[in-house]
Amino acid sequence: MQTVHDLVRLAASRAPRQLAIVDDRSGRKLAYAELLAEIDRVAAGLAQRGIAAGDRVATCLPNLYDHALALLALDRLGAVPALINARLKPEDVGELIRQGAMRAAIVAADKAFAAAARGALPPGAPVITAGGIVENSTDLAACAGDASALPAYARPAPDATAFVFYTSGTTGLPKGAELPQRAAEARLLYMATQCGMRHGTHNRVLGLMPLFHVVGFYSVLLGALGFDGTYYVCSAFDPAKAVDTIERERITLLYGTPTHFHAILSAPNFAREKMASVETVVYAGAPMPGPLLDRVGQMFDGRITNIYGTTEVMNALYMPNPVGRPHTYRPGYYSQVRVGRFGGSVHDEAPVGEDGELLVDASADATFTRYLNRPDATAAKLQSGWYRTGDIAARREDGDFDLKGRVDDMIISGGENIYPEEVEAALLQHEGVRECSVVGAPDQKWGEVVVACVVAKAAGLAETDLDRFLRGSRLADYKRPRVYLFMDELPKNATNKVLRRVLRETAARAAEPMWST
Ligand code: 01A
Ligand code: AMP
Ligand code: MG
Repeated sequence: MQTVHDLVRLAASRAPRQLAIVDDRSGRKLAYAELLAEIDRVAAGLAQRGIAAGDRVATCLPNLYDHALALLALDRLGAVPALINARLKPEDVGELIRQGAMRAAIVAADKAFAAAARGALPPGAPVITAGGIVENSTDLAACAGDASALPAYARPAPDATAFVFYTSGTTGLPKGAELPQRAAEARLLYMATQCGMRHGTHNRVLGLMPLFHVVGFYSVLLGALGFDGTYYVCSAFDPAKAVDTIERERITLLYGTPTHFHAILSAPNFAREKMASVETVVYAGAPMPGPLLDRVGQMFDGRITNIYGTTEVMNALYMPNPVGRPHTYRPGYYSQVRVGRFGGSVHDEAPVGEDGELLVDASADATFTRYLNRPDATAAKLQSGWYRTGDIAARREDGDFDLKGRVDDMIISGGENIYPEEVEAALLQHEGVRECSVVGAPDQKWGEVVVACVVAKAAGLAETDLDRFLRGSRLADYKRPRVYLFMDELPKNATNKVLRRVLRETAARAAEPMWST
C-alpha cells in the first residue's frame, strides 16, 4: 500500500528538481523537493497548534494552492481531512463540523465561515483561514513550524480512515464517506489503466476539478503528483484563463465535467490550435450531451475517456473513445459490477437487457468504509459486500453496460448532485408557496438545470421574490432553481402523489429555449 504521502514522497525522491506545483495566484513554482519541505513545515505548524494524528480536521476551501498544501500537510501528520464543499452556506458547514466532531477547521478567509467554524468546534480549537486573515483565527500562510521537530512519517493501517469526502443525500446534510488509507493508489492508478495517462515528468495537469470532490483530489492533484507531473492550480474556474494556461503551459491532461468543457469551448479566446498539447481528455460526473461531445472530439487530438464513478467506490465503469460511438460502458480494472433487480436483494441479478440498479463490488481497495456517524445510511448503501449506486443500468448481450439515469430523482447540474426534496423544502419555507415540485430539465451547459414548479397561495408571487428568498436561505446557491414554472395545480395521481414524470416533460419543453446558453 502507498498512502497519499507515500506517493508524493516517492515522486520527490525520483524527481526532486521536477516542477510539482504552479500557483496561479502568487506565481510560485515549487519543485518536488521544495513541496515536500513545505508540506513538512506546514505540518509542523499545524502540530504546534494542537492538531495531532487521528484528529478529524474540516477543510472548506476553493481550489487554492493553500488548500492543496493543507490537505497534504494534514495527511503527512496522520490527521484526517474532512473536505466540505466550499459552495455550502456557513450554517451547513458549521453543522457538518459539529456532527463530525472535528478538532480544527481550515476555512476560506470569510467572517461568516470562520464564525460558523468557531461556533461548531470545541472551545479553543484552532480555526485557520486560507487566502487572508480573519479576526481570532490563524492565517494558514503564517502557520509554518520547525520541520525538524516533526516525528518521522508513521505508516498508518490500511483500514484507517485517511480522508472524509462528502456526498449529498436525499434530505438533510451531506454524508461523509470515510475513505481508507489503502484507497489512494487505485483512485489515481485508473488514470493510467483507463485514461491512458503515462507515468513521467512530461505530465502537466490543469486543476479544473474542485479538490473537495474525489476526482479533483485523487485523480487530478494526486494523479499529477503521484506520476512525477506538474499540477497547475486554478484558484477559481475562469474558462478564458484556462484556455491561456493550456496554451502557455502546454497542458497535457484535462479532466473536467462536461460543464467545464462546454465553458472552455465557449470561451472567446478558444482556438483549436491552443489545445494541441493536450494528450489526455477525461470527463466525469455526468453524461456529456451529444452535440458537446462531438465538438470536444473535433477540438482535441488527444485521447478522450468518459469516466463513470462515485465518491464511495471511485471509478466503476468507463468508456474509451466515446465520440461517435454508442454509449456503452465497461468495468474499470479494479471494478466488478452487476445489475440488481429493482426491489430485490443485491444477490438478485437482473437478466441481460433488463433495467435494474447498478451495484459495485465493495471489496475493492478503492471503496469507502462507511458514512461518518451514519450507520443507517451505510446499511442502506453497503449490503453484503455490494455498493448500491442509485443509477439505473442494464447488462448488454456483449457484456458491456447501458447507463440510463437515476433510480431516484437526483438532478446533476455541472457535476454537482442536487436532490429535489431539499430544494422543495427550502421553497416551502416561503410564505407565498402553497405547493411545489422540483425537477431537472436537460441543458447543454449544465447537463441538467433545476426547474421549480410552483403553486402560489395568491397571485403576484414572482420568480424574483423566490430567488431572493432562496439566496438568503440556507440552501447552497448552486441548488437554486434556474427556471420557475407557476401552475394552478401540480399534476397528481389517484393517490395524490405528484407526477414528477409529467413535470419533467413540461420542464424540458419550457427550458428548451435556454439550451443555447
Ligand atoms: O446565480 P449565482 O451567482 O449563484 O450562480 C453562480 C453559481 O451558483 C452557479 N453554479 C452552479 C454550479 C452547478 N454545479 N450547478 C448550477 N449552478 N456551480 C456553480 O454558477 C454561477 C457562477 O458561480 P462560480 O462559482 O463562478 O461557478 P464556476 O466556478 O464556473 O462553477 C461551475 C463548475 C462546473 C466549475 C462547478 O460547479 C464545478 O466545479 N463542478 C464540478 C463538480 C465535480 O467535481 N463533480 C465530480 C464530483 S465527484 C463524484 C463523481 O461524479 C465521480 C465521478 C468519477 C466520482 C468518481 C469518479 Cl472516478
Ligand atoms: P456522487 O454521488 O457525487 O459521488 O456522484 C456520483 C454520481 O454521478 C453517479 O452515481 C452518477 O449518477 C453520476 N455520474 C458520475 N459520473 C458519470 C458519468 N460519467 N456518466 C453519467 N453519470 C455519472
Ligand atoms: Mg466562475
